[in-house]
Parts: sequence; C-alpha cells; structure tokens
Amino acid sequence: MAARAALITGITGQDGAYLAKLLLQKGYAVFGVLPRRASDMLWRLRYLGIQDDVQLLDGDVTDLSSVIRAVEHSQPAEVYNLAAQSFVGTSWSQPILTGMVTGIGAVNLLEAIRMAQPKARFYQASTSEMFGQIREPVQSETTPFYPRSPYGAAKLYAHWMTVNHRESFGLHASSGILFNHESPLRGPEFVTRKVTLAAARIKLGQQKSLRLGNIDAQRDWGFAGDFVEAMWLMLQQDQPDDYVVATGRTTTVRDMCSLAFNAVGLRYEDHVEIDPALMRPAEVEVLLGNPGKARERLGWSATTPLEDLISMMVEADLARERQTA
Ligand code: NAP
Ligand code: G4F
Repeated sequence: MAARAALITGITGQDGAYLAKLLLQKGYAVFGVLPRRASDMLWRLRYLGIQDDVQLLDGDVTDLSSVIRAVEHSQPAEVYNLAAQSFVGTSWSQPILTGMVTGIGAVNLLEAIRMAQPKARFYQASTSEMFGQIREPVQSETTPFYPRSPYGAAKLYAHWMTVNHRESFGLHASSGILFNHESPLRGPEFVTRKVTLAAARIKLGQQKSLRLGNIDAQRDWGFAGDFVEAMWLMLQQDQPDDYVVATGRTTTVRDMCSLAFNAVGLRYEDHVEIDPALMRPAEVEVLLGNPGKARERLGWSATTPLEDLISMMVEADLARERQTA
C-alpha cells in the first residue's frame, strides 16, 4: 500500500524541518514546496539528516498554478501551510510582500485543495502575533485579536480565510495559534537565536557585544520540536478546529538573555547594548497563552522548559561556531 502523503509548504524553515522529520518517522511520504532561492535552503533538512528522504517540488505559495500542481502531484492526505515571510520586523519594510506570501499564500493553498484535493486535511500556521495588543492577560481561542504588525494582520486574514473555508465549503481546515517556539534551527534574526549565537561567539572570542531592542518584551517561548507534534495532532481529529499552542509561562527577553549568557559562564549585563534602532514601530509587549484546549482535546502539552531550550540552543551554537572557526 502506498504511504500516506503529506505536503508541507515552508519545509525548509524551522518548523517545516521538524515537522518533516516527525512525519517521516510516522511513515508518511513527505513532499515539500520549494521556492527558488539563490542561497543554500536545505541546511536545516541536512542538520536533521532527512534531506534525501523528502520529495521537493518546485513552487511558491504566491503562484497558484504551482501550488495546484504540487497538490495534484503529491495527492496529499494532509497539507501543512507553514510558508510565510515570518519575521515581524521585516513586515514593516515589506508589508505588501508579507501580505502576498503570508496572507494570500494561505488562500492559494485553500483554493488549490478545494479544487484539486477537497478531502485533504489542512493546517494553517496561525500565530499569537494576532493577539498583538492583548485584550486579555492570558490569551486563549476566544480572546479577541488586535494585530500590531503587517505580519500579524496578514496572518489574521489567513486565519479567518481558513475558518471561512471550513464553514463555507466543509474543508477539514484547522488553525494552530502557536506562541513563539524556538530551537537550534531558528533563524538568526529572531531574538532567542540572536542571543544564543552571540553568547556562544562572545564565549569563543569571536564577538564582543550584542545589540538588542526592547528587552522588556515578554514571550511565551517553547521548543519547536514539541510544537510540531500539536500540528499533526490537530489533523488527526475527526473535526477541524482552532487551537492555542503555548507553554503557559512568559519570560522577558532580558531574563532569556540571562539564561543564555549564564550557560557559558558570562553576565549578559557585561555584553548587551540597547540600540534604539532595533525598537519596533509598534510592539507586542507581552504574550502568554492558555494551552488548556490543546491539552484537553489533543492530549498535548509542552515538555521542554525554557532553561533546557536555551541551553540546547547555546550548546548547538557553540558546536557550530567551533566547527567554522
Ligand atoms: P521560517 O523558519 O521563517 O520558515 C518559513 C518558510 O517559508 C521558509 O522555508 C521560507 O523559505 C518559506 N517561504 C517563504 N516565502 C515563501 C513562498 N513565497 N513560497 C513558499 N515558501 C516560502 O518560519 P518558522 O519559524 O518555521 O514558522 C513556520 C510557520 O509558522 C510560519 O508561517 C510562521 O509565520 C508561523 N509561526 C511561527 C512561530 C514561531 O515562533 N516559530 C509562531 C507562530 C506561527 P525561505 O526561508 O527560503 O524564504
Ligand atoms: O524573536 P522575535 O523577532 O519574535 P516575534 O516578533 O515575537 O515573532 C515570532 O513569534 C511569532 C509568534 O508570536 C511568530 F508568529 C513570528 O513568525 C515569529 O516567529 O522578537 C521577540 C521579541 C519582540 O518583542 C522584539 O521586539 O524580542 C524583542 N527584541 C528585542 N531585541 C528583539 C530584539 N527581536 C529581534 N528579532 N531582534 C532584536 O534585536
């Protein structure tokens, strides 16, 4: 019997790589949509040792025809839309591209499924950024949204279009409202990885200081390897639905810095400089998720404490920096 197929957009990103690994372990035939890029895109798949195990299909979520071809070719039982311009900071300088990729891209996937594979189950990578200027101190599936960035607004459009395709056309379309999740495969522009990489480089004498923006911001940070399990679990449910996926604990960027620098025997106060240029035009000051519904309905909960996550990231950065030195 042919293996159950899954199609992942954004397969070369942090979550795409961990999800591909999880699905391969579960016996799926894993297909990924691969947009054309000049630089090395496959480093995360190589890092996890799965680059030869996934089938990559030329395509871009902004190009509906390529998305339809990818769906027709892979005949997926499950489609995970992880593709996005996902860096919040860039969304102010490239708001239209962010809208096209992060917003319209999701609708292209939904329409391709509606036309070519209506029985496929669909996962949309929604985000706690949609809560933005928070309306409730702890955010759940019923908390009103108030996005604070072009990225958050684009994701909110994609989120509601997912709900709308579920309600209008009966698609098995679910939306995971994921809070921040990190790993050694996190892009170096995001704050946790920026900090763990800098702590490692400063320890090795390759860098002197680290410039950051708002270190009083608070995030509910978990481990990406835990979070991709929740994505899969959502698509195993009889009924599609929306779920908050979070740890239920929030920490300041400042305290996260302290964890990272302590892990290499340094004090962040001796190395971190505040750069006003890194402050955002509108900030999401604090995020804290209530993962109760995911725990009750999916049997999912986060298992990696922030201390372990940051140590894991610092260790990985030390190892990689030593290798390239
Ligand atoms: P990521 O590392 O930035 O991965 C995004 C992926 O999308 C990359 O492989 C990227 O390829 C690809 N992509 C960008 N534009 C594309 C296009 N036009 N067509 C096809 N692929 C395209 O993000 P992540 O952290 O893995 O997050 C996965 C998803 O979850 C994203 O949608 C993100 O917005 C969402 N999310 C993330 C978090 C988090 O904390 N990590 C939380 C909530 C939601 P290139 O790198 O080559 O552009
Ligand atoms: O790591 P960040 O860039 O992540 P942010 O903006 O929370 O977005 C991430 O999580 C979202 C889920 O809530 C995802 F949807 C999104 O795709 C992405 O994965 O910034 C975290 C916080 C912010 O408050 C930022 O202002 O850290 C603050 N910060 C302070 N200094 C910094 C810096 N962020 C970055 N990237 N770089 C700094 O130097």
